Amino acid sequence: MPVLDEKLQVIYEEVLRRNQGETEFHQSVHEVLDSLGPVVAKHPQYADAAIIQRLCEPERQIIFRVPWTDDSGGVQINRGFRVEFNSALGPYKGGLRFHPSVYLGIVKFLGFEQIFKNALTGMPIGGGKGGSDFDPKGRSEGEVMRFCQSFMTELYRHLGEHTDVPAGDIGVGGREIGYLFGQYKRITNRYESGVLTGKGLTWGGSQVRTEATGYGAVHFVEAMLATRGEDFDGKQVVVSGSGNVAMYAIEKVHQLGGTVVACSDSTGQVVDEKGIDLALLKEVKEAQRGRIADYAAARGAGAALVTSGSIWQVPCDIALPCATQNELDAADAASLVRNGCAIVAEGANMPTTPAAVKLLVDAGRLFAPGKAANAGGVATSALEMQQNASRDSWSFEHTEVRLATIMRAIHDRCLETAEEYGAPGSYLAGANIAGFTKVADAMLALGLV
Ligand code: NDP
Ligand code: 2IT
Repeated sequence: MPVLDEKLQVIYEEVLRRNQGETEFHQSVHEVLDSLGPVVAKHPQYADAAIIQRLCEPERQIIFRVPWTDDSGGVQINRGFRVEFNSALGPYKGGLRFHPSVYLGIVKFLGFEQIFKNALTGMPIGGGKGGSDFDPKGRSEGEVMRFCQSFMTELYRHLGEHTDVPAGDIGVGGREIGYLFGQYKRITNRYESGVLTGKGLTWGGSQVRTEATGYGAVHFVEAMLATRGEDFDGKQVVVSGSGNVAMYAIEKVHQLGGTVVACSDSTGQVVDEKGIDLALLKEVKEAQRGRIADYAAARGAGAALVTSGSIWQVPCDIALPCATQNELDAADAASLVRNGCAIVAEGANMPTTPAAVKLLVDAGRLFAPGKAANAGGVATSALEMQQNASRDSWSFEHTEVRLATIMRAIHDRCLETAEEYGAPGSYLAGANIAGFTKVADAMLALGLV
């Protein structure tokens, strides 16, 4: 990774020393600090108040045991996390991830990203993230419910509609949010709708929340294309993953006239030149909780399942990594550049490695970081909180217009900020600086707390 400006490098080295082994957290901090040179030069008040050092230290970190019983009566123990990173702009807000790879370094990278992402949405939400190393794959409904109930039995005391408001992320969707909300309601004896987002539509959820991250990312790319006088019509798109974000990115690309020719899961990718059949993908992934191989088998001739190599070798105009962190490396970026891909926008959090980002940017490709491109999910969570607070529910159409407007505003803010700080056209610099200055100014106003 490139060496930072002198003062920022000192801060970064302190982050390395204090958070040993948390490589993803280091990576996310480095990516933000790398953009902040011109900011600290222009605003010495941030350094005087140690704003960056304070931002890198979570306000509170909760780690807890999650005991539960599996279907055969055996005792299982998982580890639960909630990192309440920064509440300068509002209650801690951010998802919960259930995946065997989860450890403190992952939760902290996600929480750190969330601070700036949430600031960019323009909504009154701070940053936090949580999760567990629990693996929902292959677990029965009963096991998932008992796990969620045990997880919430500890976490509930740290939550509240004005305190900390979790939502979904990898491995946590509507089913898990339901079990978590049920247990919170039972323990607290309160129907506190605004304590979780991503709820079902009949019990306090918002229209468009399910679709919001994927739709929002595509709206963001729509705005990027518009800067070049282009649109999605006729564009070939590759989307990695086949979960919540990927699925609704595919849906919106198809609505706008593009064709998604490949998607994936952790077992492989499917290349479908005619365009991914979204109704079939939803049936396999959402209803049956199946694998991408099941989609390929059901789709038949024309759809090829590939279990070696990388999805980024599939030629495309636009690449949307929507699976997980560091899934697109320098070799993948080189393939994309070679094949003429013009835009990479992150639906996932930090899916592109630093070397891959550099390669794309050096090759003149447009790159949109996740904290800007995937902010539609959390922005719509904030709209859900707004509806819960006023005991209202809005139509799909109204909510989608709000989402599209927010994504356009984030896009424009990134470009304006990049211009202002001497990095014209850099969505990465624009997102990091605009997110940072908003939180930093609030922290200055609130004093040393
Ligand atoms: P889902 O659990 O719905 O889907 C995740 C998808 O990514 C699955 O296809 C999964 O494959 C794949 N995947 C996960 N981990 C890995 C891995 N280690 N290697 C390869 N593939 C993997 O999660 P979401 O769609 O909600 O989240 C996807 C990304 O988007 C994450 O980075 C998340 O942080 C980010 N995000 C999510 C938001 C939301 O609102 N849900 C909002 C903003 C960002 P498999 O099933 O085989 O594991
Ligand atoms: O990474 C993210 O922004 C999310 N997983 C969504 C967070 C939220 O609170 O909706």
